[in-house]
Amino acid sequence: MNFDLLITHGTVVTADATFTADLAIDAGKIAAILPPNSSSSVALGVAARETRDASGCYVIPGAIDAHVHLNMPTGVGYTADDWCTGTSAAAMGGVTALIDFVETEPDESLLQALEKRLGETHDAIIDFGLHMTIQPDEHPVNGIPRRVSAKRIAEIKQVYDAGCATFKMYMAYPGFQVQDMDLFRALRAIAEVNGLACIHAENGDVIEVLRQSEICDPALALNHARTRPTINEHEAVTRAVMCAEVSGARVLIFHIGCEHAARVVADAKLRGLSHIYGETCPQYLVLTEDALARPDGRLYVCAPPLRPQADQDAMWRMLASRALDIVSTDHCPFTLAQKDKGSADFRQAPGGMPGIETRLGLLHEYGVRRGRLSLNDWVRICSTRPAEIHGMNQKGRVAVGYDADIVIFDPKARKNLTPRELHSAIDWSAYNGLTCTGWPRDVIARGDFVVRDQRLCASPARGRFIRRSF
Ligand code: DUC
Ligand code: ZN
Repeated sequence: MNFDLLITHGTVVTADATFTADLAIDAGKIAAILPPNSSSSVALGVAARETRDASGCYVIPGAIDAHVHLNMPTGVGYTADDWCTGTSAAAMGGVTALIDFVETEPDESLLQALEKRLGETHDAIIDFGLHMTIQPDEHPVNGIPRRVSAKRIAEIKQVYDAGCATFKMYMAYPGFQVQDMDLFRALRAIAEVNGLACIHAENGDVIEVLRQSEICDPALALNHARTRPTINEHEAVTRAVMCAEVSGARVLIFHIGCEHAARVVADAKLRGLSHIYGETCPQYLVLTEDALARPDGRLYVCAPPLRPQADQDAMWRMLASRALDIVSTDHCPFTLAQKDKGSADFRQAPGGMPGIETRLGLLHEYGVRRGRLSLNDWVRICSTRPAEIHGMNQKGRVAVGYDADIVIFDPKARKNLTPRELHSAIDWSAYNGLTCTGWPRDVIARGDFVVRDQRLCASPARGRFIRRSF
């Protein structure tokens, strides 16, 4: 038995089990899971071009970040990471696949928008999928489209067949917000192809009024949270779940940050609605709204906003109990200069937090090491469930026949989360001052080392578009 690579003496951690084994990798796939030390047994005749010792390390399926915004046009220019810097930073943090977005102009078809977006992805160094955004394209009011056309909804099947099996809809943000009628029509079409809808659930109409109201002193970034109260998120998640239940569509509620909203998903599951899923993000697990009250509070503007400590505590409990399914980053990086547009008025600060490199380490530090998650929970939340929920059928598991996307994670390696030690193309870190004990040492993507001894070694442009289906 001759393999490309053997990973020996590691502790394999999957979503369900922890055991010692050697892994054999061949032609980009996991070829065999061997009893420990079988690679050194001459009698078994196991040989490989390279043997990598993983003693003292966890061998886990590569992390999957199912929610990032690379090279996204915004009011302050593009998000700071392009496909090269973003996927490089992701790989350094143990991510072997991610999912970004296609956004659409009113006058182009969804398939044209997909083609255009694919044309921007050549520099990706890890595999990636794309969510299709369903946004209004007709009946403009003050130049902003308000309705989603029937033509657009009719395209959902073609988009699914093109490997773009997940559809993002916003219930907030002028220009992106879809009205309930359109949300529901789109969900029915998504249900018909058995796709997945990913929903940004906040009540946009109420937010827009509050943002223009007397309670909103623009000099105080904490008002970002006050104008997006938890009950607003709770109401929108309730409405989204009702639409999911009535339409039968599979729905993932994106970036849940508060207990009441998470409970809506938990209750749906208790009622047997197994097609409703919940995502949270590291910023809701590690930071609180206190960050918005700091002099540099504008840096922490994201939506939904950061919440009080009690909500943060609830997010951890909801993950451990499986009420919430996955953690993605919503990586939406802006430089200090871009964020500074909000110095005098937080409403001008571009919304979004960086985090593409730090999720696996933060969940190990604040989840596993603090006793909130087991090692198996950690793998389930960061790798296995994201792959299942988003239709990456070859990824997310250490199992024979799956893509050889593997992280060799050193639980003793220390990492300071300073901008200097991270690789996103921004000049600040949302987690500055924090240290993780435990960090990816080696990252292997479809059998190739993309990170070796914490150094990037990927060939450029090796990432492929993942055609996803359910
Ligand atoms: N929220 C953000 O803060 N940024 C990007 C998109 C989103 O939903
Ligand atoms: Zn997002």
